[in-house]
Amino acid sequence: MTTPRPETLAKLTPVLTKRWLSPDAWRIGTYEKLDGYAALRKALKAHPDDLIQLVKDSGLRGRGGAGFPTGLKWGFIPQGDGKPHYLVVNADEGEPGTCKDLPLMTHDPHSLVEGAIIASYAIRANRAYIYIRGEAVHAARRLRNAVNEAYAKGYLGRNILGTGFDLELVVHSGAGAYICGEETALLDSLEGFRGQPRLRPPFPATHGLYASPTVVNNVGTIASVPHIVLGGADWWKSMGTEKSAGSMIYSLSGRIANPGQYECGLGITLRELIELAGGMQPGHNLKFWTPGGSSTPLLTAEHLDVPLDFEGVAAAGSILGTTATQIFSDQDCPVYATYRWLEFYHHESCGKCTPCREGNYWMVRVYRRILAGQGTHEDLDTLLDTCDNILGRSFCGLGDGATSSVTSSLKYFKQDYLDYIEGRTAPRLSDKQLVGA
Ligand code: L3W
Ligand code: SF4
Repeated sequence: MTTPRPETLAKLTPVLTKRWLSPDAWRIGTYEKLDGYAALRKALKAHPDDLIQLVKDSGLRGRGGAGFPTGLKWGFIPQGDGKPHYLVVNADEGEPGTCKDLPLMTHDPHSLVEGAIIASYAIRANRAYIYIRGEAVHAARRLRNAVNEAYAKGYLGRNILGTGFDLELVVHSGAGAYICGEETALLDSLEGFRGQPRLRPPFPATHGLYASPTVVNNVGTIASVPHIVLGGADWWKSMGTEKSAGSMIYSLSGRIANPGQYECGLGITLRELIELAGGMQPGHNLKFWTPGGSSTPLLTAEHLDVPLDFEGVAAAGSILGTTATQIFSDQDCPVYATYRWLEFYHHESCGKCTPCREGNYWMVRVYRRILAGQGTHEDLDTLLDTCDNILGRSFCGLGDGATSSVTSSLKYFKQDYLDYIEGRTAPRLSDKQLVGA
């Protein structure tokens, strides 16, 4: 393990993670002592439109994968329309490699509750939901406890802090389907239907939960809001880059000395993140990595100095996504890793559209053939052709995301595929594993 240099350590920006080392910051008393609910008191004195403007000025962009400007989204909610408005927090963190929202909800659940109250006030919503992944039992327990504590202290319920603003906040556990992280599938699931994506447009901003105007934001987005209210837009923009403002939690996993969450301004590089994480594990050299979960195209050791912000990663041919950097070494096989991700997409495909439902099924079978030493050169063309028929032709982002590691691993590591096909690499799967895809 190597020790990070002071100049690299100075790149850490503990904002969303600042309370994580306080052992009981999840209790309301401790949270309040650590600035908790000060932002809410300040926000409730402001006009809702001024809060929307503040978030616009801060440059905050969605932390769930797409980076859509948060203030713009809030501003889409029609006012004076006579309909109920809803805030829905997407806490269905399920993107492989992503582990930023669950620790936040476990260590600092009140920051999410406080952010949800401020956001609801800004968009004039009197009902809000946090849709949390079903398997995240411990985080959900912490969150429910935080919501109960907030009700007891008058931060939720009727006439919050005597301002006349009412808000009911419900924590809803999903049933463990990755597709319910897609915002419209999440809304269907919340309404009690099977979670499958809806056609967009119309977007949830006008036709969301129960066909009413709805803001759907990721946990990290909403938890950033109290910090912006207290610190101001200029302070938030002092972190990150011009177009990708603010602080972000990067989750690091794989062949590094200290996997975990590292919070930095957007635009940090993987080289710096690896240094913060104590370097690569002994005997391992970086070979490939995901910048933002398995739905984002793989990058390689050539990309160590790419700024990890929305623009920098796009210029390198990938997507910032959820900033989940999964780090693989020269002892890992990109063909096998891609196969394992494809198994995931195949399993999680909701089945609504043909390209994703059938395409992932077929690609899993082709990978099994290659990994069992029975692949052909034509299989590589079949994979690219299948991706071509999925990408841009799927009903939602799950299908597109499934193609990312296939096309990028074939772009950078075609030789690894050829080594299986031409017999230089020993088969990784047995004949028995060929069937049953
Ligand atoms: C109103 C318009 N609203 C866009 C809103 C839209 C949504 C947001 C972003 O996928 C990606 C996906 C995954 N009027 C609007 C509008 N909006 N135009 O803006 O929309 P969009 O379509 O750009 O993306 P998305 O559908 O939200 C998110 C990728 O993230 N991803 C996956 C992450 C997985 C998780 C998880 O496990 N929970 O987050 C990683 O890269 O592939 O491409 O709110 O309504 N004209
Ligand atoms: Fe369902 Fe996949 Fe189609 Fe999305 S792309 S609607 S997950 S089948």
